[in-house]
Amino acid sequence: MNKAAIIFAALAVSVISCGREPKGIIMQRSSDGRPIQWVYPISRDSYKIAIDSNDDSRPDIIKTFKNKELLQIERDRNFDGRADLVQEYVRGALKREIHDDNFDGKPETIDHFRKGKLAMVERDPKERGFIDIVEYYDDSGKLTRREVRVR
Ligand SMILES: [Ca+2]
Ligand SMILES: [Ca+2]
Repeated sequence: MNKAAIIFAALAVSVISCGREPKGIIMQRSSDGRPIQWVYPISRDSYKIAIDSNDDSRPDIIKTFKNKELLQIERDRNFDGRADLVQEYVRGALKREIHDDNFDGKPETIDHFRKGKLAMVERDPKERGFIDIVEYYDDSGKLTRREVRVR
């Protein structure tokens, strides 16, 4: 699988899980008794926690854990039932963010982090599933190099 395919796969997983009528185990209810947090067992050592943050009874934040360690957060920031930001963690540290900032279901930016700081940005401004621009940042957040890929 090439990188672009992996990007779309990451969002596709989210489309399935965000916005669905939840069938997990209810963990928390609002003051009027509506469920706002669910847990979904995946396997013996992994599970997902779904959270409804805007009181429409549909999950919009989904956290994936393995061995009690946070691996991924999927967020539906415009509450349309589709995830538009996926954040990936390694040993508790944010490693990668996949952004669909115009909420059309296609990601256009991937941010890579090193020791919690932005280190590299991959951009697909035309949303064709290919990385066209790669930007590198130093520890102070300054852009040090910008590569435009011609295909
Ligand atoms: Ca969305
Ligand atoms: Ca998009």
